[in-house]
Amino acid sequence: MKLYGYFRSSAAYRVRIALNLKKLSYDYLPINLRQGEQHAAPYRALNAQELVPLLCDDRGAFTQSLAILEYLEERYPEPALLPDAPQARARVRAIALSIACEIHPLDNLRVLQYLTQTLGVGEEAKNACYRHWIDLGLSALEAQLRHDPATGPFCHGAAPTLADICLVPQLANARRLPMPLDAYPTLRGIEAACLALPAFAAAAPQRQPDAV
Ligand SMILES: N[C@@H](CCC(=O)N[C@@H](CS)C(=O)NCC(=O)O)C(=O)O
Repeated sequence: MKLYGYFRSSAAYRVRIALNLKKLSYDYLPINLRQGEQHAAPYRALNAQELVPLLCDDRGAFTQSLAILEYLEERYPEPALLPDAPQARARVRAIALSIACEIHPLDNLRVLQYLTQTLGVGEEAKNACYRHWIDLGLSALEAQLRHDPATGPFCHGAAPTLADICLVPQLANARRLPMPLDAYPTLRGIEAACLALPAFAAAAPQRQPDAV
């Protein structure tokens, strides 16, 4: 398997975690987003969306991190990253989507670049916007998880799921901004439980070969 990614990409980070949890080995091919390699012809020929991650294997080339996670789950079911019961699977997917659809797209590089380079928004206003959407999303998630009996050491019970795989990279992204995370004690507790696992720790941005 080949994973095209970038050390700081939270979407690629999700896939790295899943590959590690499932003990699947892969070649990591860095695409430098800061230098615009996602827009250059060689990568564009592989992924017309000009985004990472891209996972290639013997069956094809796959884009969109959540689709990739579901593909890995279906093809390599152990260890499971979704619980068994339909209602539990819906809960896990809803948490993952609340991050992947409601938070992450608003803090993507191209959105931030559009604010500053096209709309002429200043650095301070850009970061205020960035923090606003992360805080809105994480506050809702904190409120949702804090008193829900289905929450365990992880977002759902006692084992990591797709929800944790989305949460940990989003918190890393928020820290890098930086923004305070004091208001999300439940999320930080879950993050600590995840990062204690080698599969999560090895997927961290600073552990990747293209980290600077
Ligand atoms: N929904 C996509 C998002 C992918 C995405 O936004 N990737 C970012 C890095 S986290 C990217 O490649 N950005 C390049 C850019 O903004 O130019 C997924 O989950 O895979």
